[in-house]
Amino acid sequence: MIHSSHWGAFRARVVEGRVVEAVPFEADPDPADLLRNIPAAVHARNRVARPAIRRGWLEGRSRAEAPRGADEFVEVDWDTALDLVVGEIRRVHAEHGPASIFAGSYGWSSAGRFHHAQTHLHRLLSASGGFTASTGTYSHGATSVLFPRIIGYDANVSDSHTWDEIAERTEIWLMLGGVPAQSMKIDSGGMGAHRGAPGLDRVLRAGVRAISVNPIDGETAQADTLEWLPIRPGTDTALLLGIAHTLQDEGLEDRAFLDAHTVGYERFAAYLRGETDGTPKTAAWASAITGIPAGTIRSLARDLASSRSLVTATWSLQRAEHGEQSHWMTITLAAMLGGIGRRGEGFGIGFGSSDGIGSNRQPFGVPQPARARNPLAGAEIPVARITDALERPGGAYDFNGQRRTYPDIRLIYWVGGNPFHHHQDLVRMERAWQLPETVIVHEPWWTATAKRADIVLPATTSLERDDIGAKSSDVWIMAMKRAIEPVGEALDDREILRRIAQRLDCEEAYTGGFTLRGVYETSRREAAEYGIEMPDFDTFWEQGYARVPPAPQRSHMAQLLAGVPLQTPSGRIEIFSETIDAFGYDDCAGHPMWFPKREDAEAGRYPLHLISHQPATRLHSQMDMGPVSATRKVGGREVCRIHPVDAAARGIGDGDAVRLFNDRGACLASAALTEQVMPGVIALPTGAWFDPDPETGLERHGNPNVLTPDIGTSKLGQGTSAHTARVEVERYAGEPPPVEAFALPPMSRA
Ligand SMILES: Nc1nc2c(c(=O)[nH]1)N[C@H]1C(S)=C(S)[C@@H](COP(=O)(O)OP(=O)(O)OC[C@H]3O[C@@H](n4cnc5c(=O)[nH]c(N)nc54)[C@H](O)[C@@H]3O)O[C@H]1N2
Ligand SMILES: Nc1nc2c(c(=O)[nH]1)N[C@H]1C(S)=C(S)[C@@H](COP(=O)(O)OP(=O)(O)OC[C@H]3O[C@@H](n4cnc5c(=O)[nH]c(N)nc54)[C@H](O)[C@@H]3O)O[C@H]1N2
Ligand SMILES: [Mo]
Repeated sequence: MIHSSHWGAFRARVVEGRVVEAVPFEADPDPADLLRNIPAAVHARNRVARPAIRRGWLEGRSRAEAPRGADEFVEVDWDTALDLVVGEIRRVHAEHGPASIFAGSYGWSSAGRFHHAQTHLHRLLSASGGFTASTGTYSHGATSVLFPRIIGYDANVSDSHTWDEIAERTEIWLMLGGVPAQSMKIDSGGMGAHRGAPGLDRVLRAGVRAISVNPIDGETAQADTLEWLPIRPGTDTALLLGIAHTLQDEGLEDRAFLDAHTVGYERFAAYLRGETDGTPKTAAWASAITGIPAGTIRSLARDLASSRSLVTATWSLQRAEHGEQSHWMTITLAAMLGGIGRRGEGFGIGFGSSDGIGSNRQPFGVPQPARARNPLAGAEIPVARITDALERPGGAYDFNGQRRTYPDIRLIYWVGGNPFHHHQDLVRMERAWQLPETVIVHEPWWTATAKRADIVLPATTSLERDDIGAKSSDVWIMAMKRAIEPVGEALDDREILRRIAQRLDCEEAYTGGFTLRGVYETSRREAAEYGIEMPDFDTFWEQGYARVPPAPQRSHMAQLLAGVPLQTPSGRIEIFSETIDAFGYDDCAGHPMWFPKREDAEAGRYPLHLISHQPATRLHSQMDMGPVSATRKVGGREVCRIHPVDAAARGIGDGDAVRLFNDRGACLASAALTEQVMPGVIALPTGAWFDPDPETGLERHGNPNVLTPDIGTSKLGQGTSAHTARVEVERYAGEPPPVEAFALPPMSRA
C-alpha cells in the first residue's frame, strides 16, 4: 500500500493485518534507513490501546498525592472519556474563560496533511470559543522574528538558492553548521524523492570549495571533500565579525552594494573597529573566542572576497542564547561581500536543516483543510516559553517589541507533539507541568508526555487512515493509503475531535465540510491558476501519486537588485535596525554583535559544551523503539560522542556508561570516542525517550533535555536556547539502572 512519512514515501507490505516492511518508494534515489523503524513501532507493545484516565484525577482531581507521571491509569470506554473531556472544556470556559485552555500543541505528528492533528484541534477549539495558542517554532524561533524586521521576509523557509545554481555558480561555500546529510533525510510533510544529499553531491562534484564550520565533522557522506573548520559552539558570530573586520581593514568590502542596498553599515562598522566598546573585532579577537587561528580567519576573508562566495547557516546556530546574532551577522557579512541577489552568491539559511532547502517551492497550497481562525486573536505565547507560562500566570515578559503577560493556563490539550521530548530543562518543566488542573493528550504511543497526562486518548497512526502527503518544496504529492485496521481501540484525531464537537454543538463549524477529495481538488484548482496541471483526484488516488513540475523560484533579493524594495522600514537590508534598537533590549541591540553567554560563567565546573543535535536514527522522539534507533544505542542507552583526549582525562573508554550532568539535571548515555568531535565538546542527539528514575531523578536513557537551559534566545525572539549548554561527564561506576522508557504505565480497567 503506497504511503508516506516525514522521512520519505514507501509501500507498506502487509501480512495478515500487520505492516511487516516499509519498502522505499521506487522513485526515491536516496531513501532513508529510518523507514525500517516503522513496522515495529506501529505494532509496538506500548501503543495506547484504550482511552485511559489518571486515577488521581478521576477520583477527585487530586494533584498532590501521586503527581503526573507517577500515578496509575484507569482504562475507560470512549463515551466516558469523551464526556470527561467535554466536561473539562465547559468547566474551564465557565470558570476561567477560553484563554485558560492552552492548545498550542506544537509538534510534528505524522506526515498526512488531511489528518494533521493540530489543525483539527485548533478547528475544534476555535469553533467552541477559542484557546491560547503558541507562536513560532523550536526549529527557527529566533530568526523567524528577526528576519522580517531586517530583510522583510522569513529566509528560514523561503528564497533558498537551488543546488544546481550553487553547483554552477558558487566558487566558495562557507557552511556555518555544515550541511548535515542526516538532517536532510527529513522534511515536514514528507517527500516522494529525497533531493538534499544528491544535491550536495552535485555541488561537491562540480568542484565548489566547501568549508564546514562545525564543532562536529563527518556529518555528510561526502565529508572527505569538505574542509572541516572546527569551531567552539555558539561562537559563529565572533568568527563572522573577525572576517568582517578583516574585510574592512583591508578595504575588501563591497561599498557599492552596501551604499545601494543596506542601511546602518557605518554604525556597525564603528562597532567592528571598536569605537563603541573599545574592542576592535579583529581576527585575533575572534580567534580567542572561536578557537580558530587568526591567520585562517584572515585568509578566509580574502578568499571569500575574491571569489563568487556563498555563506549559509543551519537553523541550529540560532537555537542558542543570542541566536539572532549569528544569522543577522551571516546576512551582514554577505552584504559586505556584495553578492546578495545573484544566484549562488550571498547568503542562504537552512541548507542541511531539511530536505527541501535547495529546491524550488510550489506557488500553490498543498492539499489540506483550512487552518482555524482563533476567536481569541493574539492569545498566544512564544512556543518555547511554555514552562515560564505555567510557572507565572499573569506574569510579564518581553517579546518582539511588546510587553506581554502570560495566560492563566488551567487546561493543556496536546495532540501530535511531545513536549517531554522537545522542551528544554525537563526537570523544571516536570514541576511546572503539575500546576494546571487538567492535561489531555492524544497519542498512538505511551510517550513521556502521555504518561504525564490526565486523559489519554488513543490515536491511530497514519497507516491506519487514508491521507495525502505533500510539502510545497516537493514535486510529488503522495497518496497515503490506509494499510491496516486501527490498532486497539484507536481513532483518528479528526474523529475524536468530531465526537467532541458534536457534544459541544459545533460539529459543522469544526469539520468545515472538508474531505480528502475536496482538499485535493481545491489544491488542483489553485495550481491551475498558475498554469500547473495536476491529475484529478481519482487518477491521483489510483496511481498513488501526482508528479507536479517545479515552478521557477522567485527571489526577494534578486528583486531588490532590480529595484523592488524589501518589506523593511528602509526598504533595504537593515544592518542597523532603528526598530530593534528602539526596543532598548540588553540582549539584542540595533546591529549584530557579540554577546558573552551566561553558561560560560560555569565553564570551570562544566567545561564541556553539549550539542544536542537532531538524531540520525529517528525523527525527534518518533519511533525510538524501532530497530534503526534501538540497534545504534549501546546498552539500551543513546550514544554520546566525545573526543579521545577529553575521554582519557576522565578515564572514559569507548562504550562505557557515562553520566552527563550540570546544575539542571543528569542523564546516562554510552560513550563513543571519536576525533570527529572537537575537544571540549560532547554531542548527544535528542530523542531518546525521557526516562527519569522515579527514585533518584537520574535520566537513564540519554535525553539531553535534562541538561539544556530553558531561556529565551533574547527578548526579541524568545526562541529556544537548546544548543547553549555546559556539562561535565564522568564514567558511571557500577551497574546502570535499566531503561524503562517503553514500559506501559501501571493500568487497570474501570
Ligand atoms: N535539546 C534540543 N531539543 C530540541 C531540539 C534541539 O535541537 N535540541 N530541536 C527542537 C526542534 S527543531 C523540534 S521541531 C522539536 C520536535 O519536537 P516534537 O515535534 O514534539 O517531537 P516528535 O517526537 O516529532 O513528536 C511528535 C509526537 O506526535 C506523535 N504522533 C505521531 N503521529 C500522530 C498522530 O497522528 N496523532 C497524534 N495525536 N500524535 C501523533 C508522536 O508519537 C510523537 O510523540 O524538538 C525540539 N527540541
Ligand atoms: N534525521 C533527522 N533529521 C532531522 C530531524 C530529526 O529529528 N532527525 N529534525 C528535523 C527538524 S525538526 C529540524 S528543525 C532540522 C534542524 O536542523 P539543524 O538545526 O540544522 O540541525 P542540528 O542537528 O541541530 O544541527 C546541525 C549542525 O549544526 C551543528 N552545530 C550545532 N551548534 C553549532 C554551533 O554553535 N556552530 C556551528 N557552526 N555549528 C553548530 C551541529 O554539530 C550539527 O552538525 O532538522 C530536521 N532533520
Ligand atoms: Mo524543528
